[in-house]
Amino acid sequence: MSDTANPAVIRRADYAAPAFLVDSVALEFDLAPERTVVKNTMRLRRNPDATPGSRLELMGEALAFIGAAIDGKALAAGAVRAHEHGLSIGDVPDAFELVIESTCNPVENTTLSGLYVSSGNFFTQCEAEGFRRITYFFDRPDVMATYTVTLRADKSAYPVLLSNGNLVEEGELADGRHFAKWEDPFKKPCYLFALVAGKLVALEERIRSRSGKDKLLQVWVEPHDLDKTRHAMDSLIHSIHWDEERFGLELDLDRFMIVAVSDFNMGAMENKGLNIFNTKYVLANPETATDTDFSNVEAVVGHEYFHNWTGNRVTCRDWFQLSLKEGLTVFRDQEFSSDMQGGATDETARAVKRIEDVRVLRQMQFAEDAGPMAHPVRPESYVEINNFYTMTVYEKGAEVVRMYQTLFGREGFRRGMDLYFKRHDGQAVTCDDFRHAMADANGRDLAQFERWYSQAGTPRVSVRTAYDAATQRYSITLAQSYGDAAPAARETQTGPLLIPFAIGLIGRDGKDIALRLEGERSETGTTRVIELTEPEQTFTFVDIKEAPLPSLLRNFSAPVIVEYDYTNDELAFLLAHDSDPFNRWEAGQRLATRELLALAARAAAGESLSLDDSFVAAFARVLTDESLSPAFRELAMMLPSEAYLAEQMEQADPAAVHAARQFARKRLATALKNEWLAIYERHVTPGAYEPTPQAAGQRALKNLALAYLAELDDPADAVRLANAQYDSANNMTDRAAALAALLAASATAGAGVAEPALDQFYRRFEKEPLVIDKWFALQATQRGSAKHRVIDVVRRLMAHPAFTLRNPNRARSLIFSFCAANPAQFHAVDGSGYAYWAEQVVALDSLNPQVAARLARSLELWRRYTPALGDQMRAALERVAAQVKSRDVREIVEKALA
Ligand code: B3K
Ligand code: ZN
Repeated sequence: MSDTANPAVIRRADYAAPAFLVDSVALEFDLAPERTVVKNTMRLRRNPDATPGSRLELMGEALAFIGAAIDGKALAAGAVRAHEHGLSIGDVPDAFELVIESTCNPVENTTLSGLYVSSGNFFTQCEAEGFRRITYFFDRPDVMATYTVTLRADKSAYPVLLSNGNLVEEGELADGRHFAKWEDPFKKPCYLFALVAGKLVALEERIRSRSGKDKLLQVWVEPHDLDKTRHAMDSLIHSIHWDEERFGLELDLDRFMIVAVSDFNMGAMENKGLNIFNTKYVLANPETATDTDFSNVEAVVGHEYFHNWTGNRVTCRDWFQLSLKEGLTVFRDQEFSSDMQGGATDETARAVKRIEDVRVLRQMQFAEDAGPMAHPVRPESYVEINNFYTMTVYEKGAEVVRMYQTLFGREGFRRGMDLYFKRHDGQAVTCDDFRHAMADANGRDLAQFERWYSQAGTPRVSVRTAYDAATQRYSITLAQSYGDAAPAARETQTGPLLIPFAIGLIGRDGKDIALRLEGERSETGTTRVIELTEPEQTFTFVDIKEAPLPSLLRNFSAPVIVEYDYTNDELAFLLAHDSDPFNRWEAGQRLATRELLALAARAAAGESLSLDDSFVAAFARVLTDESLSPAFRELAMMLPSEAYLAEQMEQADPAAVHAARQFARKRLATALKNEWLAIYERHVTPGAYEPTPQAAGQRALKNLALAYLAELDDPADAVRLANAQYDSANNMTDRAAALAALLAASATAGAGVAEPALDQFYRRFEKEPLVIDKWFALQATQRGSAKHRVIDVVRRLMAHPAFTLRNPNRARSLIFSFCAANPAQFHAVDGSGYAYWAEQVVALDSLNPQVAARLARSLELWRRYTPALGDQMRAALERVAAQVKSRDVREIVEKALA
């Protein structure tokens, strides 16, 4: 049996130290698209900490072996064996120099892992295990070495030659070729190696770091994209200063480069000194990028830059520790983005970033935790590590890191970070090492906290309260459990967690009550972080003069589900008064979720739908409350997503959820029509485009108004405003929102309403791939109806000359948008969506397994759906399982069916 038919499971418990250590690596590349020759010279020695073994086993994949030499002596054919997974060399000395020569074929490499060609230029992607597709090596993160890289290539085709670290030499060679030699002074694991070669230009800037050293910053792109690099450069400069200020961490290289590539499997990659980015997270100007794009560029530039310390200087011992760098770095980029909200004195403006992050966590990570891919932040096993770059490792991992800060405050957290770097700079370490640094720096025993790394599933905290007027005591009882967790999660659960639970009490006047816990001398503050450590605990507040309303889990202080039976009136009160902006938003979401789920149940039963006036009134108050920032109001008025609502149902029924949500949207649109029109007028942003949070918030609220107006039975106002906005827009946010509104209006007013703008948009942006991605995505996520099935639109677009499966952004813009972001249409009861999904997974499987495996995950929650859908989903998964070959996709579909 081949190992793809029965893939091996890698277990955390089996970790063993590497048999050899590599002190230095010198790589020489003769770059050619069909046959690149790589000469790899390494200094090796046996690892004194490893169990001795005689053979030297190196990993290699999709390589053609040429020859090898030890200490200058070529190895005889019998002494070395090249096989499908690497190279095996018999009897080697204790310390030696090893030279290996091999070739690879970058132009045929559609996996986008290893060395590949995109638009005629060379790029690499090594994390997690792509370096073995470049040369034979110990492709594991705990083998750290210094690298010297020499690149040789045709000068006219590849005028720019880049690699990690500092440029130490460059020059001409015979036959129109040239070379560049790069040296990276810092030890690194091979997953951080990178090279780029091709026709590129750079925006450059010089800055001085805090300690007075000069740094060269470059953003490299194809020549026609140079006008879209300013924002990435600014974001990089802001990131560098922020890390100095907040964490005392300086850029350690003389030069820092960002390179954009249009064919890329994910967002970006933190290669040492040479970050390689998906164009989507670099290129931005007002014409082509939305406000969301601008803030994503800032966040991803920050994220990759912050990896320079959290990931690169201190790296992971093994891939099970991935969250050590990813959870921590996501937390850092979240804090960065939130600090960059800048100048925002209004608390509700600052809360916007937190709300957005929690929305994503709850919609995506909670769903992951409820399905067959549920795994702890530090997984116990995997088949294909690329399948574990997940919401759990990244987003829940970031929440786990945030909890240290919630427990110890910003200063305590900083002390922990300082100790972490003091102990581990230059090392490959574990999540336990990070936790120990936090514990030791703050004089705390964090043994129980380890369970956040080892237990999967979303914890639930159920809350009971009691007020005793006679003694003026208010007690809160918190009980933690996992509810009925998915089997994959249940087997990891061993005991109660340490849950930092932030709480406030609100009086009848809507003001916070000063808090004093039983046993305390005096009142301190109005928000308390209670530490829940037992399965159930009661906390009693004293001197409480009247029955208060509890504000629970303020600022989402832990990644848990809170269960408490608020009445609708209480939620409306919190929505109007809570001093914690996060919980203010949360109250509205709870209210909406409750109403929408009730509506969905009625829709599923074929009953008529109705919505209470008090619901509309509660939302009307928020919409018109001028003391709230526009960005906050936009989030508060956005109903919970269909995916989130479906996830809350006993049996997910996307059609019922869609009907319910549409009904509520139409009701809010109709009842508040005048308010929406006024909001629209009042929040236009005249003058030059600025991507500031304030201006972006105005546009977001205005465009939400437009979207609601498009829901009206007679969307004439929306159509008029949208057409005018489309024509006069000086930025992509407004233009794309206008187009989306026209598409939405076409559900009632007919397709003719959107077609002219849709065509115009295509022609206008034909040469801008990232904008054409939006054009595909807008159509794939449109509402549709029984008469106007979106699957038909999608299938037609598959044949469009601009569509290609080979470019991951394009594949995502059409296929993923439909399969993952248009639930009501994708889950059509005729099974048309599932048939399409199966075709695309199979087609992608042979081209690009990483992208295919992501798409494969769209059906993994099939058990949670109504049988009418679930049975068809399972059948589609079985069809796919019978056809796919990659380890990546097999792991996903087999887990889904198990
Ligand atoms: N570390 C990379 C992710 C690599 C994914 C490999 N399948 C980007 C990031 O998280 O910064
Ligand atoms: Zn990362």
